[in-house]
Amino acid sequence: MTQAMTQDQLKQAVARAARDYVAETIAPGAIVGVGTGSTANFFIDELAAIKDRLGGTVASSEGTRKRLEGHGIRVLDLNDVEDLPVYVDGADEIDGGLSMIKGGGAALTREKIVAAVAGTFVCVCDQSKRVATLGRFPLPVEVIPMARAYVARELEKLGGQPRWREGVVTDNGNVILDVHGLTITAPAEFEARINQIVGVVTNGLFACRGADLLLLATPGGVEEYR
Ligand code: ABF
Repeated sequence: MTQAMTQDQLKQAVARAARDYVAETIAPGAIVGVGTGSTANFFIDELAAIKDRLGGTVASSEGTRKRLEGHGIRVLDLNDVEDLPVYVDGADEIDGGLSMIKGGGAALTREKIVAAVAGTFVCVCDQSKRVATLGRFPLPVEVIPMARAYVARELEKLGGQPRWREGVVTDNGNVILDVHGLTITAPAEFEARINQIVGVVTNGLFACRGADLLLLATPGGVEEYR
């Protein structure tokens, strides 16, 4: 009988598996992209054990940058990096096609930028994030502040119930609308549709560029999905 694992133990297990994946696949001196959130934080703490093999990292948020530097891990400016073989990050939801909803941590824009540059996107999740259809988790949308009300009205036309995440300003100085009430059966198309709304900076659907590998922590061990 597998002893029940806490969610933190599950996150730590999948963070270790991601560290081992990185150690086994990247060339010495390679640069690693690092995500944001509590699972990513466990990954950062595990990455410290192999930091001497890394050429450095690229961070997807100020919080991640600070945590990496706290371990003495070099953080580079993405503009100085052309080859980024791997990006490791969490998600709020992930479906069977490895499309994700991200942005619960308000870092979705820099996460999507680093993911766009990376060769392989490794998503690290505990099993609670795995869903058949995306949308139960409210979809974060990063918006230029002056456009917030207009974008909210446009998102309502798409069938959502947008709510302003009051008091939150992103690393880029923008605001977040969390869109409730969606059932996203065609994530890539819906992602592209939201990107057409003037004033939208980024939306939290990672489907046009989803994950390439999912490491999923379960009480029976870490499962791999591609
Ligand atoms: C980040 O990780 C965010 O996009 C996402 O909201 C968060 C998930 O965090 P956690 O690992 O804490 O559940 O990538």
